[in-house]
Amino acid sequence: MTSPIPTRTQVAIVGAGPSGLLLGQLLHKAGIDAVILERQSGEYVLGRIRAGIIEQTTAELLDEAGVGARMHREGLPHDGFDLASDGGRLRIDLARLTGGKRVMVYGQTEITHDLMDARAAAGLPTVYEARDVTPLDYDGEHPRVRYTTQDGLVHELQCDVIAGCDGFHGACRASLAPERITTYEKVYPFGWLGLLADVPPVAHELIYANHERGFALASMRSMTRSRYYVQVSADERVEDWSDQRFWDELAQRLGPETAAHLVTGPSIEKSIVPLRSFVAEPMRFGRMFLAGDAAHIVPPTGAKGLNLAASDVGYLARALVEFFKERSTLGIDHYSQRCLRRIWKAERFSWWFTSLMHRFPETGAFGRRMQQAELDYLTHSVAAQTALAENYVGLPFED
Ligand code: RFL
Ligand code: PHB
Repeated sequence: MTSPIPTRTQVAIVGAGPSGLLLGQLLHKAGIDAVILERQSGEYVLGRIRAGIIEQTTAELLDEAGVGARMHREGLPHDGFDLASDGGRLRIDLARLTGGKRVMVYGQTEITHDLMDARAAAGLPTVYEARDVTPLDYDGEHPRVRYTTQDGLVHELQCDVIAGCDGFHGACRASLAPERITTYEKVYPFGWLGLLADVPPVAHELIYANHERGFALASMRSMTRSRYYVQVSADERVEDWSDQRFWDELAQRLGPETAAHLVTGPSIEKSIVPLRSFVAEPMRFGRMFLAGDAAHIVPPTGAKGLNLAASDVGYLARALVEFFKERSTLGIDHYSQRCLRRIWKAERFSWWFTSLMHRFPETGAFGRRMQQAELDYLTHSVAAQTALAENYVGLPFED
């Protein structure tokens, strides 16, 4: 940043991931000032390869923030996806099952890019590489955030409200005394090994595969860039996975018919994500609000992480507009409760879909039979498919 570092703002946003950046943009549209403090550099944030599926409500929020144009141009609308198991394929026809709803394939990296560009174009302040970010005095009416810049200088940002958009390992939730917060957690005994490559996707739609060797997912970022994942055990190291080993494993799990169309190539990125379900309650502490991964984590199977982050921020932006513009505390008073109702439903769906599609060493042959029976039920029950589809496209917003 070249302009002087601000010492006072209305909303101090901690974290320049999708939650923090989208909140900044929605507040800017509403005429509310915000400063973003981010621990990493902008390039580092953009280098993280994460989510790829956008719900319609998230797309609408990006439009509202004025950053949806490239997503509409370059994003790929998807009307369905496939579930594969034991050689069979079941198409979940999202559009038909949900009365015309669909999802959009558009990478988190691209969304982050669009939000960063909009923020820079509007000249809005972001402090990158801010170290030791510490939220202070949020139980009173004059919160502050202390942080250290790259040159070693300690700064303080006075504000009316702090938004903790700083992810699972962030400073905001960590600043709370343990007795103020209740956490719920399930750690799965496996992770996802992901590979990104500039090769055309194996199919036009996503394929979620349940295989006896473990789960696999065929996804994409565009018609020339593929994103694939295979389930690996929790102690697996990415160094032990050459590209060839990855492609061989993926091909086995997708099955011979699908693998016949698989185009392989050198990886651009390869990393392992641990799988976890986590919720912290509540999400408001005086004048500090948690949003996105700072408050909850879902396993990526249901593609809900980024979408939940966006819905939290949608609620928070609306509540802050009521607070600053209408002098009403109604929105901020209900923020936590509103978000959590949606979050728990997404947690349930992500846990269920993870349980259906992965290999669980501890549940053995009985567990696998249960999965096969449920997949068979899904194949023959429109009701079961509808329940899957309406959760996948995103549940409607409730007040
Ligand atoms: P983010 O994206 O973690 O951004 C938080 C930002 O806060 C910064 N930060 C701090 N800044 C200042 N001071 C501190 N003390 C700070 N501590 C942290 C971080 O550098 C970062 O820039 O959270 P946000 O904005 O809430 O967005 C949430 C989404 O990123 C997340 O839900 C999804 O990406 C989850 N997720 C996935 N979701 C999907 O739907 N599909 C996926 O395929 C998928 N893959 C993933 C994922 C999450 C991952 N993580 C968190 C390990 C893959 C990975 C690797
Ligand atoms: C992705 O493309 O990264 C992706 C897609 C669907 C998921 C998870 C990840 O459920």
